[in-house]
Amino acid sequence: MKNLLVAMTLITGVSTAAAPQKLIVKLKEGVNAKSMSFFQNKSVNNVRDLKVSFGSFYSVTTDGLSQKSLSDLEADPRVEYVEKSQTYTISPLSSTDVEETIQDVKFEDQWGLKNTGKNSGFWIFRGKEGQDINAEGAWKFTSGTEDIKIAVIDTGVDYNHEDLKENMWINEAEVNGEEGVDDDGNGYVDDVHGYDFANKDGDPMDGQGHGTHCAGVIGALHNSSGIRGVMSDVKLVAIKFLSDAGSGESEDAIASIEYAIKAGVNIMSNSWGGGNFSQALKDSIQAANDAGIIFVAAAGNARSNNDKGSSYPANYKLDNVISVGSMAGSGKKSSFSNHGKKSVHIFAPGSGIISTVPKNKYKKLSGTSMAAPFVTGAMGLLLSSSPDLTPLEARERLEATAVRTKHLKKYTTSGRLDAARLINDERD
Ligand SMILES: [Ca+2]
Ligand SMILES: [Ca+2]
Ligand SMILES: [Ca+2]
Repeated sequence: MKNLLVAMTLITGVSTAAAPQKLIVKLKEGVNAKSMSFFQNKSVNNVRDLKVSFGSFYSVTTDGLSQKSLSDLEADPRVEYVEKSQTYTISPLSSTDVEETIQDVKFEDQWGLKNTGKNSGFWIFRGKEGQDINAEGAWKFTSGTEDIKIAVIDTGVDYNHEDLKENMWINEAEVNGEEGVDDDGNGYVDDVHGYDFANKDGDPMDGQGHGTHCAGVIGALHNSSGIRGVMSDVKLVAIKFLSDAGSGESEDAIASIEYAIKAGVNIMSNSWGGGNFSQALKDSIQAANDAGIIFVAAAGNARSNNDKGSSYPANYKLDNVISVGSMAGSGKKSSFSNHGKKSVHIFAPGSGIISTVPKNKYKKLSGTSMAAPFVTGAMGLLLSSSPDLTPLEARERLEATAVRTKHLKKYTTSGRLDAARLINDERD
C-alpha cells in the first residue's frame, strides 16, 4: 500500500515535502468537505469550493502540512484525487517578433484570410498566393450568425474595441440590472460581457492584449475599418483567467470552463497551455464535451513533437479537443510551432497575424495562439450552417476537408484549414 501511495504521489505531482503548495482536491459525489478533518487542519488554508456542475472540486493552499496528512487525504475513500495546482500561460514569442502598433489597417494585410503573396503581413519569408483559410470562399455561404456563442478563455477582451464591440456577448439581465447584484442569479456579480477569474470580478477587460488579439481573429466586425474576423456575426464571451502578466492557475481554468458551459457557448477558444497532465482540467474539458461544446486549443510554440511530448490542454485525448498548429504565409509550418502526425489535428495561419489589441489598436503577433482562433472562427462558420453537429463530428469534418499539402503532411493528422471546404463538406 505504501508503494502505491508513493506511485500516486508521483503521478499527481503532489510534493512529498512539507513545502507550501496549492492543491486541487476532487471529492466523490455527495461528500461534505466540512465532515473531513483534512479541511480543518491548521496547515490547510484558503479552502475554496470551486462550485462547478461537473463535480466537487476544492482548491486549498497548504503550508507545513505533514506527509502523513497528505497520504491520508490521498487514501481517503471520500477523495477521488488530489493534484498539484498548475500554472498556465499564454505562449508569447520573443518580443522581437512583436511588431509595433499598425496604422491604417486593412483587409489586404490579412494574409490568413486571403493570401495574395503580396500582403504586408510577411516577414523573413514571402507569402504564397492561396496559402490561406479561403475565407472569401466560405463567406459566399455564411459569415456567421449571432446565434453562435464563443468563449475566448484568455487574458480578457477589450469589449469596447470599435472593431469588436457589436460582436460582444451581452448578459441582458446584468446590463439592465443593479451594480453589485447578481441580477441573473448565475453566481457571478455584474458579468455583463463575461467574467474575470484572475481578479474575481465581473469585468474581464484585457490588460495584456493577447485575448483581444485572439477575439479579433475570430470575430472582428466586417465594417469599413480595421480588420475582418473569420466570422462577421458571432457573440464573443470574454472569460479572463490569465492575469495581465499572462498567467493563471488550475482553479481559475476550471472555473472558466464551468462559466462557459453555464453561458451555453458553442465553442471555447484556448490559446494557452503549460503544466503537466491534470485530471481536473481533463475532467472539465470532458464536461464541456458532454455539453456539446468544441474545445479548440493551441498546440504550443516549443517547436516540439506533441506525439512524444505533453502539451496541455491541446494533448488531452477527448472528442471535443482540437489541437491547432501554426502555418506561415509560405504554407510551411511556422518554425516555432509544435506539431504531431497523430496529435495535431490541423494547421492554420499563425505567423505575422494582424488583429485587434486594446484601446482601438492593432498589432501583428505570431504563435499557435493566433492559429487556434482561426480554427475557432471556422468552426463557428460550420456550426452557423450545420448547427446539429456534435464536437466529434465537427472535428472529423475539419480533418477530412483540410487541404493536404506536402509542406504539412509530416506535421498533422490532416493539413491546412480551408473554411469553404469545411462548410461544404468537400473531401478529396
Ligand atoms: Ca450574474
Ligand atoms: Ca449586476
Ligand atoms: Ca473591421
